[in-house]
Amino acid sequence: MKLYYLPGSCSLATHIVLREVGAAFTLERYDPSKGATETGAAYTAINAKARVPALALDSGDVLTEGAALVQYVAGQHPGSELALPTDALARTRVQEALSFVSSDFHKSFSPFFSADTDDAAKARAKAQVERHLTYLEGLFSDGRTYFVDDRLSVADVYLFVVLRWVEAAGLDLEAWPKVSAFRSRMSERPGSRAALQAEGLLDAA
Ligand SMILES: N[C@@H](CCC(=O)N[C@@H](CS)C(=O)NCC(=O)O)C(=O)O
Repeated sequence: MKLYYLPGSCSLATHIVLREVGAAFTLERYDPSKGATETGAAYTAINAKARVPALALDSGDVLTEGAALVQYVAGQHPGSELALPTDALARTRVQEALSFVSSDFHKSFSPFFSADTDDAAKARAKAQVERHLTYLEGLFSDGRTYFVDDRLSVADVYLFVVLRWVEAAGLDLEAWPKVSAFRSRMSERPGSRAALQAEGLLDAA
């Protein structure tokens, strides 16, 4: 398998899951400014949507969309800690959390990574991020360690990756102490550390 990635972006979630489950894979970095990967391959020939992550399987299939990729990888490793629950309700709860993180929460950060966003749009986006963080703080206020059913899941990994962007929105996560503690816990996991190290981000974790 090969993961196409951009350091620190949402592709980091798939990267961490690959490391957590012990999958065999290689990495190839995408450079949006060139529209090409580090080996010079035209990226739209790999993913016509021109977004990371993309996961090229040994079969030749290419999977895209981060929420799908983390479920695919976890699903291939039923013995791992990140295995998807077999119970339909528990599995849907993981997908529910993943959907929130990969759509609403993830996308509320987009204006902070775009050069052409004006200050008013950034202020609206910041308020949205704050609203989502307050929702998460309420969730973790019941003493849970993880997002869903107090059991580690791919939604936690994706949530950790998005929480790494909070400072880019001009916010201090300490204002949401339970969410901050969750981010710290997740950053210490061996899979997180290995992926951050490989992406040259360990000091910024
Ligand atoms: N719907 C896609 C969106 C992925 C996405 O937003 N990727 C961003 C990084 S987090 C990206 O590729 N940015 C580079 C660019 O837009 O040029 C998914 O959920 O995987």
